[in-house]
Amino acid sequence: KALSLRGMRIYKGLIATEDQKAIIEDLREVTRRAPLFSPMTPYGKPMSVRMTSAGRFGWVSDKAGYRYADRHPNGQNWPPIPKRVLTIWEQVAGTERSPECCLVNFYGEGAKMGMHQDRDEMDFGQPVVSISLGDEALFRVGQATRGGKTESVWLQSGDVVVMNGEARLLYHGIDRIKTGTSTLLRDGGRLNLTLRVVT
Ligand code: MD3
Ligand code: FE
Repeated sequence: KALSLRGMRIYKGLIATEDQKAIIEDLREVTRRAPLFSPMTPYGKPMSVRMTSAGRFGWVSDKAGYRYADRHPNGQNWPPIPKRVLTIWEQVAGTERSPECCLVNFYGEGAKMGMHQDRDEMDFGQPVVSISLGDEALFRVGQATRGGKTESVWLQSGDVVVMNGEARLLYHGIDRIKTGTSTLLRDGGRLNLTLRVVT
């Protein structure tokens, strides 16, 4: 059922094509209310990935640093997490808690995400669930400390990854996107949804 890589569970093709299309439609409503933006790193350089969020909290980054915030930079509350997305969490997360943040990452041609840990949340005992949609991405996972050996895997549209236990604090990143490998998004690119318990 699930492939295991360094304690992460990878569910290849968990989401059927019709459901992927429906989720893309749900996300159009999310991005209408909470438009994608290019977060500024604390160094003053914009990230190549464009982002927005749904749920009680969203992830923002600006010259004050990065953090979870209860509003979009436009001052509005974040829209609710789509029901279809919550259903996927319930299928794979293995926790009683509900996700408080659905971070939406958009990768256009050339976008990437450097190696980092996800440690802005209060309880690392809670999992992170990732949903890949659109173009294929080369995902790299390392160790719990910076540097050291890494392994890479291609994530495809409809794949779901669960980071739990030991895997929760591993360094990880996206090296590159293979453009034109999916027709899910009209204008190409990749969307990744990460669901998290924040508090
Ligand atoms: C492994 N996003 O938003 S998702 C992020 O594809 C992020 O957009 C990437 O890393 C993306 O923080 C990777 C897969 C993922 C997410 C969280 C993890 C892998 C993880 C947390 C711990 C270990
Ligand atoms: Fe991450």
